[in-house]
Amino acid sequence: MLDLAALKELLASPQKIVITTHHKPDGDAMGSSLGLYNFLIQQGHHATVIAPTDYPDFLSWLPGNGDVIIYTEHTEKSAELIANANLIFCLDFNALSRINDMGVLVGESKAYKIMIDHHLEPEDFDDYRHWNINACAAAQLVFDFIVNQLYQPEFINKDVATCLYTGIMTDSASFRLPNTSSTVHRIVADLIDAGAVNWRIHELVYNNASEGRLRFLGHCLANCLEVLPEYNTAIIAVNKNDLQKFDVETGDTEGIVNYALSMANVKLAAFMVERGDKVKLSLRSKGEFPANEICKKYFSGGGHRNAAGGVSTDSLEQVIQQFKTILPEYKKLLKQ
Ligand SMILES: [Mn+2]
Repeated sequence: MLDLAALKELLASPQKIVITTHHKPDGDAMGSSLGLYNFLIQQGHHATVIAPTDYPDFLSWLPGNGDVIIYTEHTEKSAELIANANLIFCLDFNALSRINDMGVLVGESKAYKIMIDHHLEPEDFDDYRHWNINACAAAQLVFDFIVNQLYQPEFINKDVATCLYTGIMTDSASFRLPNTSSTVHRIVADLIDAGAVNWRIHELVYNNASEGRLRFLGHCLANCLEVLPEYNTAIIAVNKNDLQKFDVETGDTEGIVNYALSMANVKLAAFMVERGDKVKLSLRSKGEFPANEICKKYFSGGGHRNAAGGVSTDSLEQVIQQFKTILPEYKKLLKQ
């Protein structure tokens, strides 16, 4: 184990540091990782962000993105960096399976592992933990780590602020989820004061769709949406052929589930997509409804109460049927 004093002492001199995050990184994964990266490089550390897989283009403008290494494209270089690191920061995940094959390398590494995360039920692989499930984003915890644990707010420069703002904005669904506390708004104000250009970040993340993405969204809403009023639930299910027809790329399916949730009476929304020989599920819910419980119990997944994911090796039709048979169990909660 490593206590805060020992970690501070380590960080007082240049270290070899790897920062990593969950596979298929989202705005918080990359925002928190690059926020920490931009903080560490100011102090002379040799830091590298390694993403287990690639990620959507709408994150490629983040400061420091050009220095990110993608594990699946540079496995040898990644393995070397992990093996030689003194410190490995694990951001926005808490189970080694979330970083795919990299999990073995990180698990075997002699480096101190620092977990900064806000997901339920962390695994015990870390040496130092800054973990809080009430945080709206890992980026919020990185801010807290820098300001309230390391006492180095002066290092929150424009690049750090821009990345952390992006993480908080995306994971809180633009400051709309219940965990967007007054503390979060104060942090966001500090980030704007430190140079984050809030309106520009919104533009870059949310107003950069391709024509294909918009037409695909239209298809999902017009032809793939099923509403189940008796359960206040909506499903959008997309098959392989649709993905091909609309030339759907990484990130194009991101956020489509939220359109189903935007209906007044819908409490639970599911987006199901056939990818390879698997069906990926993305669940969103309102209020107290535990979307993560369904993912954990039935679809080998998990996540947060209002945003969770899972996977199945059954066919799309079977997954839709299975999902519908689960709903009666939750009818009371859904009809509240
Ligand atoms: Mn997150």
